[in-house]
Amino acid sequence: MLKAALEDGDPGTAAPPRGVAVLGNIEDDFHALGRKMVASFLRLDGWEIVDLGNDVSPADFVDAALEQKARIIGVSAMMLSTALNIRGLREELDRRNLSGVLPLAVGGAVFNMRPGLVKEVGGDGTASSAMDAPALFRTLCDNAAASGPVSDTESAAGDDAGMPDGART
Ligand code: B12
Repeated sequence: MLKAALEDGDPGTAAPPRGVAVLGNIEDDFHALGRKMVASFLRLDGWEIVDLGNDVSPADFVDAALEQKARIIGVSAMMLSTALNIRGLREELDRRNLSGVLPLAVGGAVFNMRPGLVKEVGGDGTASSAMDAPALFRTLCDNAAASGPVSDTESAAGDDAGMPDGART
């Protein structure tokens, strides 16, 4: 479906609505290009994108996700120093009992270079390119819906059970 939409150049009729996804670059990160590409591919797949832009604080990510009734948060970071700031977002999700309910997709070149980083920052999964983001987002949301709320301890520990390829690596 995605391939057909890309070939047709008609995103409007490509996919059924999948709900809202909140995207942004984590605090102190200003590398917007990758995030914008991810947003484009997700839109083609039927997601409504709320793009918070660059340099987004953990609290702002979660506030926006709740306000917009988002199904998932997607965070981009290009540098190791900024990727580590994603830990604050996981802590914020834990604090509000949203871990396991509101999945956290992470991405950016640094995650492709350091496979263990996804787990280190508390991400639920990653995709190495914008083209692979729709499958990741759908799988993470399906898993969250199937498993329901989990305890903070479980989510922070990085239980890999049932996660898609690339998730919590
Ligand atoms: C362009 C660029 C900039 C531009 C960004 C402009 C913009 N509007 O985006 C500007 C000039 C602002 C910039 C600034 C800086 N940069 Co810079 N920058 C780059 C550069 C050349 C390309 C990055 C890029 O756009 N890649 C293309 C995109 C499409 O790729 P991508 O982000 O990886 O995204 C893809 C996937 O990763 C994935 N993806 C991305 N996000 C997400 C999110 C999710 C949820 C998912 C699932 C997938 C996903 O999908 C995308 C498409 O396939 C890289 C070097 C390089 N060759 O990578 C350095 C680089 C990232 N920058 C670097 C540095 C050091 C800086 C500065 C500190 C420089 C300085 N001294 O000021 C500042 C820091 C700014 C900040 N705080 O963020 C270093 C980082 C080193 C490190 N690993 O820590 C790099 C690697 C250069 C280098 N070799 O030193 N930079």
